[in-house]
Amino acid sequence: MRTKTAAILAGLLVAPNAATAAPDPARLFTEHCAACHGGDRLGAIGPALLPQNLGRLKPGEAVNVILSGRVATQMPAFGDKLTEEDAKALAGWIFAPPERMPDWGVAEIDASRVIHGARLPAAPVHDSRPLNLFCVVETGDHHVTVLDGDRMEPIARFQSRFALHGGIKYSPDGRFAYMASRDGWVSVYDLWGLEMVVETRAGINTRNIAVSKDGKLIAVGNAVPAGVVILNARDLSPVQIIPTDSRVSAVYTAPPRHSFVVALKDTPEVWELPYDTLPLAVRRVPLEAHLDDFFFDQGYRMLMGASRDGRGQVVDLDAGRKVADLALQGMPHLGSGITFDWQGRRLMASPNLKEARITVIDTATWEVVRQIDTLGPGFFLRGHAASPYVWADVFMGPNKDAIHVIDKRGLEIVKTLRPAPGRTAAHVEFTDDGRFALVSVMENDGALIIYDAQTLEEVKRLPMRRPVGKYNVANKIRYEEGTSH
Ligand code: DHE
Repeated sequence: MRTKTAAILAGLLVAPNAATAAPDPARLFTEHCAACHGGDRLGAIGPALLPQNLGRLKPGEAVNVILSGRVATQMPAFGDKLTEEDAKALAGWIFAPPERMPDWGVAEIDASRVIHGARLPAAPVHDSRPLNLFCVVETGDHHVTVLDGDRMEPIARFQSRFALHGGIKYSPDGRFAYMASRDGWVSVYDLWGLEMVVETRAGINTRNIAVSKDGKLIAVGNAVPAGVVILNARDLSPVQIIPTDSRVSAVYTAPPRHSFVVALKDTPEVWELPYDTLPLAVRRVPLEAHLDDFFFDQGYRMLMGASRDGRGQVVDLDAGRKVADLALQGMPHLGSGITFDWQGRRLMASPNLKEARITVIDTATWEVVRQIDTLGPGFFLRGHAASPYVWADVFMGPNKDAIHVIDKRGLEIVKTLRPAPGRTAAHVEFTDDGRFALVSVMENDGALIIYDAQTLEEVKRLPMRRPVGKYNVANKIRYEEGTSH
């Protein structure tokens, strides 16, 4: 019988068998990934590789990306350096939480700030009408196109942070565009000088941003670290961190209330943060059920929300309590809801992420006025006060290439467009006057298609790299009823 020491020596003398030795993902990460994704996995020129930031990527896809690279990004293929086993071990490792989540407080936010030295001219350097500009987010290659909405010509295109998400917001005068990435980067772009002004990383995993009515503050809703970060909108310096005991789902501005309103993922509460006085105080509104995402009436007093399990409720923010239940099924996407007038009544309409229908509700009685059957579950709805139609995508289902045009008067689909047959059609936005509607063909070699919003005929097609959302400056700053706010 061999002694223990002899066995250890034998083990040392046997050459390690590369085919059977288990890969060491931490070592592989440091060797191959850390330079771009950060030694702490917080991201650098590549995105953060923490479980919360990988939410939409499946482990199998991660293995493919590691071995084959990612088209139209700087992610190279590692198939010649790593085995499939290595890639699987790495994928498993990045989907597991780190031993200790890195801190992200005032010091880290401040230290991450990048001031770009923009010229900030006294007048626009272009002759486009500033209020009819659009910012179009192209996630295919992480760029933003600035589009002249009168000529329908791009006037600038710039690299954005990795994976922008949520609506781009604007300063009240429409000059500055504020954008947020899923990795927590907030960027300020000058639409007069066509230059990036300042950027800061306000969180590790960010949901979205909101701008105060006076344009002085930006609220950043974070899932990691859970909380709301208030930034100075001019230079993005941190003003206040408001920790939440739940991941933030979204933060919205409520201009007439002079407050930010926060939806929470894990706590059945809504938080209101009045912003006229610093530091911001927190008003907690307890609820019976979670409100994961919501939508306001045009007066910003009533909040119509749904939890992930589809329970809908109406909350009166003045009274600080639920005042009605909403008869909703599936998973209504209330964050993409819109309102419009119908027969002297104010209606709201919401797409549904799980069911092939759009629900139309009377905001006086909270009764369902109509269920409009669609060709599939949809993500976004858009209207404009000057247009008789509401446009709805249905890309969450098999008919991903269809866009319904719904007549607001009859509450029925009057036309179904297929902008690019077989290819994903998503997200519509109108010009400031409501005359044209812009639709995304949300594919890597996609396009932005401009329709005459009255005749529903195609007017122009601009090639783009997976265009997703597009945001008209005037519609956003005027809180147009058919546009997300
Ligand atoms: Fe979004 C807005 C949440 C997945 C594209 N999305 C929003 C907003 C929220 C939200 C809370 C409102 C932010 C704002 O504008 O201030 N989105 C979620 C989710 O919880 C969900 C379902 C899962 C997740 O991954 O977070 C989700 N969203 C997606 C996508 O997969 C989309 C289609 C592609 C992408 O880029 O990630 C997507 N979300 C968008 C867009 C908006 C948006 C384009 C802005 C819509 C607008 O018109 O304002």
